Amino acid sequence: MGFKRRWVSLFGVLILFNLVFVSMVHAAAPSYGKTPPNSNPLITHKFGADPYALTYNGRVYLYLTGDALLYDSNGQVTNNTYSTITKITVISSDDLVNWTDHGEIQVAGPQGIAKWAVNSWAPAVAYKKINGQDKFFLYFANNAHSIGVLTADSPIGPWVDPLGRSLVDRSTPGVAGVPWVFDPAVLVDDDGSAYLYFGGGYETGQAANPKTARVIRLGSDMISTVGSAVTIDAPYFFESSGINKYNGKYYYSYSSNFASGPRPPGSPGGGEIAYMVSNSPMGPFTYQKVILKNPGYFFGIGGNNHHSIFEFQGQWYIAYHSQVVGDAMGIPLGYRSPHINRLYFDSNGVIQDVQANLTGVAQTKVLNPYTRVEAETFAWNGGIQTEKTNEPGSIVPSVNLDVGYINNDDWIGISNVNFGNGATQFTAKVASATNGGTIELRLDSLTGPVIGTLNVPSTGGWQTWTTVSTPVNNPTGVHHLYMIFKGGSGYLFNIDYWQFTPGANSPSYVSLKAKANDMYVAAENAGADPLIANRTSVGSWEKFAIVNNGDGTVALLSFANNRYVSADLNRDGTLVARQTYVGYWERFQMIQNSDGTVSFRAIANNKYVCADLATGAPTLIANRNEIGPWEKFELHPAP
Ligand SMILES: [Ca+2]
Ligand SMILES: [Ca+2]
Repeated sequence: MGFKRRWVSLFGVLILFNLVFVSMVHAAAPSYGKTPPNSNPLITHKFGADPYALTYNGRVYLYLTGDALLYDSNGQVTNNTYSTITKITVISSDDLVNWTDHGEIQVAGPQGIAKWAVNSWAPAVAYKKINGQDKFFLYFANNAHSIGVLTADSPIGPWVDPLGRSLVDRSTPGVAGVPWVFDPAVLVDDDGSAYLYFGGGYETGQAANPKTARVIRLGSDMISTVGSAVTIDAPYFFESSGINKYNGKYYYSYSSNFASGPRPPGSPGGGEIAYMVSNSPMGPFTYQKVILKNPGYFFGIGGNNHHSIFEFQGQWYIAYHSQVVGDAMGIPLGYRSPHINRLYFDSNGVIQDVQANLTGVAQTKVLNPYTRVEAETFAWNGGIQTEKTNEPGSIVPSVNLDVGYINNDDWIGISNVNFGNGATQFTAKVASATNGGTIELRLDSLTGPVIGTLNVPSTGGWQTWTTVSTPVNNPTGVHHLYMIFKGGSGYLFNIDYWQFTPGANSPSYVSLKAKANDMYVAAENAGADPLIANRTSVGSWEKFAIVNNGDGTVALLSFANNRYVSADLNRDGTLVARQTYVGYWERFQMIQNSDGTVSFRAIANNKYVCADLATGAPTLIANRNEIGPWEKFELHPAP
């Protein structure tokens, strides 16, 4: 709790700085370390170190040491000491550019799942089918003393501590004398056998061959060990064990130590990722080469190096961390952020040197906006934070976040959203304890064209949720989507998730022809005048999108002015195209008649829409109790 407030105050200062000095250029809140279109670092709204990748069911899950800012008594950020870290942060992506924040697992400490543990560092995760069900196993370092394990039925929890004690410590056979019992990596082999790799540190005078890395067989339950741990003699070994299987060989990778003095040619330098290979998961492993130099080589700010190698949809990647975000915030004090870059094997199975950079990896697929998208999924942001919410999550009900602590000019950016043939409506689940605000939807950049603006009302509580919608100006194709939050002072509102509504099937727009007089329906004069059925041809005022409201009703969206058709009770049910959102009077039941025509019944007054000639003008009005010739319309694809 204290952490959250301090983080807020830090950002508050930075945002104030920005407003004072940059507002004349652009008012959007700054983004630190990750700027469009770069995809590294993966997230910037919080820190996260020691990334460990798990690919499962079309997504990459990354488990991160929960680096969080520490402060001295004067409120100044101090060095990251790691000693207070008790949480593991989880993020995931199905495209490697837009990342979903799944929040923190409270692993250690008095409030933790594993109360016996004091810290949670450098996790490793695997899954295995047990009794016909996928079970997930999260191994974590309890400081450098021991390794614990949590289990869950999904990759994001909820997690339990099945042992109530550590899985591996210095009393485990073969582990005595390992300076740092930490940094696990886990392999489930093709035959179902599993192995845990770990260890770190070196004794004085033993930097070149510390012999402090270990591998031990795991029991079939994944929460026990079998036999004695075996030493891996990794040159200049320091920390960050990694394990992969490629073309039948076992690749053990690790980070090297920073000991001074000359090293034989081919040895890793200080804080570099190197690897060894073996024909057996238990070794012996043979040293190969360095694959990833220290972050300082690529980003100008160094520190320790930590990694995991993973395959996703036929391509290989390496996850690692840097202090790029902390550096950009002006606090290069050991707070780390996750990155991903491609990793390549040559035809002999040799891993090529990794080119780490801020550009990052290509997006593996476009994002579908026509399904629920968590607000906590984005590529870039300025000023926002995420928090746990009790609203049901989309992967498991008990794990869900919202985007919160939104101030005026905060924003999120979602990379490569595929609008396809066009969207008609934007819907979001929102909560506001204050006066709400607006969500400005822009394409391609923070200053790109506005496709719609959602009004977020006060909902009467920080976690009191409601769903609101707004029409959008038919975006098509693939664009970056920016949501810019506007409002007064203080915190405006929170967002759980959002979704666009696609236009009617291609073509997106239709014309309505009144059956009785064979004339097209027009929404004239920007909604000031009633809809009339007196046109002989279809222009922009004769085009409407039929929007599925998702509750069995439809709304009619005018192409010409991007307003919804309303059965206005102030005019006795006269139809006007002037509403910016779908409310009570904008909902119609569309009835398919046996002669191929359709009729519309206004939900608000339960009356059928009539192209009325009785008043002398073909004005559309919702005032009929049954369907006759004047209540029938033909739908035609609009050009
Ligand atoms: Ca904010
Ligand atoms: Ca959410």
